Amino acid sequence: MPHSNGRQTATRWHILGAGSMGILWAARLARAGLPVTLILRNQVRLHAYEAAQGLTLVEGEQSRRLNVTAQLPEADEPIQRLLVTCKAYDAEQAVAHVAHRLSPNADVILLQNGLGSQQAITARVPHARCIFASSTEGAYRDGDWRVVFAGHGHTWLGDISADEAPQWLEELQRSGITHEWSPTILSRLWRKLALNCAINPLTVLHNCRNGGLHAHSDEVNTLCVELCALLEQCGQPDAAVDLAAEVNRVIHATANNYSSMYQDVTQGRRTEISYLLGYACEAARQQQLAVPHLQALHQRLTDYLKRHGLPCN
Ligand code: NAD
Ligand code: KPL
Repeated sequence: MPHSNGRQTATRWHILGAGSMGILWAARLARAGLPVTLILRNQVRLHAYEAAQGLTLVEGEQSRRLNVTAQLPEADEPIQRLLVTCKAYDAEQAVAHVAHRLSPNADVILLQNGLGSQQAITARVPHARCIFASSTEGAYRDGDWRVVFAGHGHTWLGDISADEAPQWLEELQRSGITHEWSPTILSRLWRKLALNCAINPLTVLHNCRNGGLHAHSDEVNTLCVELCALLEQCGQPDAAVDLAAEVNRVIHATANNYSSMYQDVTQGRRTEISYLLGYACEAARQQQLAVPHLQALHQRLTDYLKRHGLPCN
């Protein structure tokens, strides 16, 4: 739905997945005067949102309330630009509920960690242009419809089937969303997946902060060897370059932090294991590449999640 913001007619941003990242993006786009609508799961969530009277973005000492419209997936309004900020395991199903509303040539921006969900969605909405994104920003909810912008970072966006950057990147600039168009987005996603596979499961199994992995560097480095072989076999040699060095650098730089998977597990939330380690093991199986340590790690993590009553998919 076109919307005049005084400068030009701007396309509405529909945001599917009003969690940490969805609210973080919605609040910054709305703060820049851009038209934004949240798509909420169901009537109960819509009523709760209406009662809260908007979103709150917390940055340092400041908190700002923003009025952003919300609707259900069943609304009639066509969607020209859809930002998907569900977890990887929810994203395909969520997009399926609004697929009929996507305009021909709509842009669908997929902000999921790991790999697998992006390809599934691309196949499900072949008439749309799917743009994959990878972000190092950090955000968490400290209340319903409230998000704390905890870690400034960078977001890379790219289209694996076309080089041309969309014009609307200028809107991200205007909204203060630090970003870059990446012609090698798949390589970036693989690299992030490899980093996450080498770090996150071990922090869960050893019950430690990232820095605790200094005591398990042989295990980390063995995983990196297999991950490099996998990346090369999967046609992603650039993502393999100096992987072990970067993994060790990240462990050092984030020594005090708990990995996202560790936080999911300790807070009783489902992890994105199938889109990280699960995806890596499945890719190795398809390539007929032996990755015994990755497989053993996957098995240990699966057993651990089961023991703790969490889904292992
Ligand atoms: P989140 O759980 O906070 O938010 C996801 C939201 O999607 C939830 O509000 C959920 O209710 C909603 N949702 C699920 N199914 C839906 C449906 N069918 N219809 C409508 N809404 C639906 O997750 P998040 O932390 O924002 O993470 C989103 C993605 O971004 C993940 O893949 C994550 O790994 C990645 N990521 C997160 C961060 C971060 O700091 N939070 C940073 C980088 C990347
Ligand atoms: O992205 C991460 C996460 O915790 O998910 C890092 C910090 C890189 C650890 O793998």
